[in-house]
Amino acid sequence: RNNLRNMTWTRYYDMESINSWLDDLVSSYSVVTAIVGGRSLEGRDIKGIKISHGSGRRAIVLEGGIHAREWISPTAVCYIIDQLLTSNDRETRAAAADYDWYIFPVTNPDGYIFSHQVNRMWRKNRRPIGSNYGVDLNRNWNNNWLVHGSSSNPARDDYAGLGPFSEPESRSLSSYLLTLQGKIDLYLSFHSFGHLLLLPFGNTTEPLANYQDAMNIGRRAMGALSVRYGTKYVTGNIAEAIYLATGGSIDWVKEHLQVPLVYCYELRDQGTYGFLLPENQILPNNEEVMDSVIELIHQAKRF
Ligand code: ING
Ligand code: ZN
Repeated sequence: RNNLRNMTWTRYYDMESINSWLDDLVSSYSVVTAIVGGRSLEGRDIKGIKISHGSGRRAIVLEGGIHAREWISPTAVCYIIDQLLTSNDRETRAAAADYDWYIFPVTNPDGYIFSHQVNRMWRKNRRPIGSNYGVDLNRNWNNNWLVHGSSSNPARDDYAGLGPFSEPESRSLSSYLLTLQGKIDLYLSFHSFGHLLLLPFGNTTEPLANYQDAMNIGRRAMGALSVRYGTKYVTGNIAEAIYLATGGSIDWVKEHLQVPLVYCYELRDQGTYGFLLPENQILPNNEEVMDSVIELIHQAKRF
């Protein structure tokens, strides 16, 4: 077997490498089991792992790579896995042991492969629609579908599909998440780029649900993120911090699964390299994100 357990964080890995790394973790760690979050249009598993140190724990869910070209997202999620399994830091070890972690580094495997092999700037899944391809999997979830920041034109990058959950990736992943209903304390979705921490909702700037608590917790976590390298993230709801956009995963999770804390990271950078983030920024990006995830968990307990 290739020794992928020593993932270097100095390069981006393709789908096959990530999958065999996940397989290695399952066979190497008794606390790790393989999970399947669903199926892609082209028939691939949405592979994930569960990290569990025992029964009766609340859950944390990590969703990476729903957009194909945002390569820093899967690597950040893999780094969190690596830290949860190997870190000697007391708080990190406690975070690993105190929760059931459900982790999916690449929720759009067909798109990720296409971005590696054919078109680096691909965003959507690979659904053929006439002479076009692809549905934006972060516009296809069943909440305010096609209301804002979404297109009904399959040629567009924000094409929302023929209907809510028309796509196997979003439909099957949402079904999987429903099996965790009532158990999830924290749901994190990882995108790039922009140095933002987004919270629901994308259809209005109104401070809905537990907006104020979520803002306070998020801001403190972004304080922790900035300590290591000075990277400054802005926290806000989707509509106020980036743009009106509906049909995204975090709004559905917030609304339908009643998860208290739901965030979407817009990782490095702020557009200098954009999706083509140089490999020497992988490790610093991942380190600062891990710092913030630990702080999110820490802060969440105070509210
Ligand atoms: N940004 C996200 C997008 O899907 C977003 C922003 C997050 C919208 C959550 C809606 C819900 O457009 C990127 N970079 O993809
Ligand atoms: Zn994205």
